[in-house]
Amino acid sequence: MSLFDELPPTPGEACVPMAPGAVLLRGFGRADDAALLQAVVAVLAQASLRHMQTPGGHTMSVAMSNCGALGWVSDPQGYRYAACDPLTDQPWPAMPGELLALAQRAAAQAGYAHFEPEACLINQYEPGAKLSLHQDRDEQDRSAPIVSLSLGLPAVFLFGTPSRKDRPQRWRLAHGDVVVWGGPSRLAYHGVAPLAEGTHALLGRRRLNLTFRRARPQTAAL
Ligand code: MD3
Ligand code: FE
Repeated sequence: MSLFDELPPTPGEACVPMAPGAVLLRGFGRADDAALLQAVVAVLAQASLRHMQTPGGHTMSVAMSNCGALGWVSDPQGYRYAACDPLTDQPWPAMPGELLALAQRAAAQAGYAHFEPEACLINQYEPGAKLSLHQDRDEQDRSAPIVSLSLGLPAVFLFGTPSRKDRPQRWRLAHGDVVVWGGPSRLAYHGVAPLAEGTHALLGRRRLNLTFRRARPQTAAL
């Protein structure tokens, strides 16, 4: 692990534009890391991490779970959002207030007021785990952003464009980094390179990534 992981984000560089509609908030979640992790651990006690099957019959190297009214699931039938955990047939655990508040604060900072995520997908990477280049197309509401929080070991995030042909940029995402993806970046191809070996002081030998999503259209507040 790099010594720089222990240092605060460089002042003035905390809000980094990545592409039109995509903003990196470096270290945005770091001050609350222990409380955020505690909330995630409580969710995972109710809805275990599991390696889902892809519709193509592969087992994902990333282990996943969810909290919120809806959760993302993959199995041989396809990808979808579901209200219940298929492992328990129980509703997914509620989204902890600390997690919701962080996602809403980040969205507001990036210019998305009134973000009401209904799903939080929790991805766990152990060294070697990766996520192949893909688009997130399972959400009906493409006007809402996706907010992501990275915790633990750093990862190389691959960030392309809405065209699969364009070669992706490589961004290092570290503990506490939050990214808000909206507008023209919402349908960009993206993925995660195989996680490098390492041990993080708070999370140990893994990276957690939380993505806060609006699956169904948000009804206007009035
Ligand atoms: C850019 N997760 O769960 S988070 C995923 O680090 C996923 O676990 C990655 O891709 C991870 O689907 C990346 C960042 C992210 C999430 C959604 C996006 C970037 C995105 C949607 C559109 C464009
Ligand atoms: Fe994705």
